[in-house]
Amino acid sequence: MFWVYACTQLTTHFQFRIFRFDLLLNTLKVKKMKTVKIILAVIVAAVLSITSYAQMHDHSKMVSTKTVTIKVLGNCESCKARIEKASTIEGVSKADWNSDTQKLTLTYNPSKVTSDDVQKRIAAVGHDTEKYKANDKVYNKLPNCCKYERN
Ligand SMILES: [Cu+2]
Repeated sequence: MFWVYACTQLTTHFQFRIFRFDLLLNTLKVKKMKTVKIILAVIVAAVLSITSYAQMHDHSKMVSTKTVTIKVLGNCESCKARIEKASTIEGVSKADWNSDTQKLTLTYNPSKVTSDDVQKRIAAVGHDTEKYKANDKVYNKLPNCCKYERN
């Protein structure tokens, strides 16, 4: 279906540009230049179709992000700061931890980073996530207010 849509869009775009080009030539009242006109039209059409094809296929401009909610254990505002700081790595556009729900809402680019990468980082600073447990030594070094109850 995407290809059918893409081809339709390309054809419409292409025809529209040619139509505009013809109008332009007509308004200039160019006569006896049919051959030149045809050659020019072909060149312009070729350039335009290449350009629009390139634009349509430039996926780098389409940033696709994913948002997930991950269980992360913690207590207070310093936990929040620590968790969010650890989560904010390249590819992550938003990290918001809620102390009431013990959940981290994470928005990231799946082609750059995974939920596991982020969870490992969080566990590394002392907070258990639904998939990774923090090392006991790291957990024990947390300030007392941050020593959340472990399962
Ligand atoms: Cu804390």
